[in-house]
Amino acid sequence: MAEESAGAQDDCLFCKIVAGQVPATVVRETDTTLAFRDINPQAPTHVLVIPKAHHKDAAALAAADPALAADVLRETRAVAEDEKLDSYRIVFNTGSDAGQTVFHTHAHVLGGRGLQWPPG
Ligand code: D5M
Repeated sequence: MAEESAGAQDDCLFCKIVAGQVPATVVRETDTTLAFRDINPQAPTHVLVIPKAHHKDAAALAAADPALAADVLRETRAVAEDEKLDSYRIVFNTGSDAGQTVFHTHAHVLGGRGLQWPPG
């Protein structure tokens, strides 16, 4: 199956979290998305929002399924509301040079402390 495919990928960590094969601290779930706490938090709130369907990065998701991309974005807002964040950052690392290490689209929702700009 092609990497861009929306089918579950056997070697994808986040597909395994969606399937319940790898544990995660889930904070929100919809029919199309899952939100769980990052295992290596970089801020008091650090939640990852993913589409349940496999897309390798934000660019692939936006091209293949814009409605699903909107679902992910909507859930980042819901996470921020749940966490009572007035200010927060949404990050989609896209490509290895940008720091992406897990190649299943995910939005980082970061907040709860002052955040610096520009990022490293
Ligand atoms: O971000 C990938 C993020 O995924 C990184 O912040 C760590 C996080 N991660 C890795 N494994 C897990 C598990 N098992 N649970 C929760 N979070 C996890 P990237 O933008 O690709 O660098």
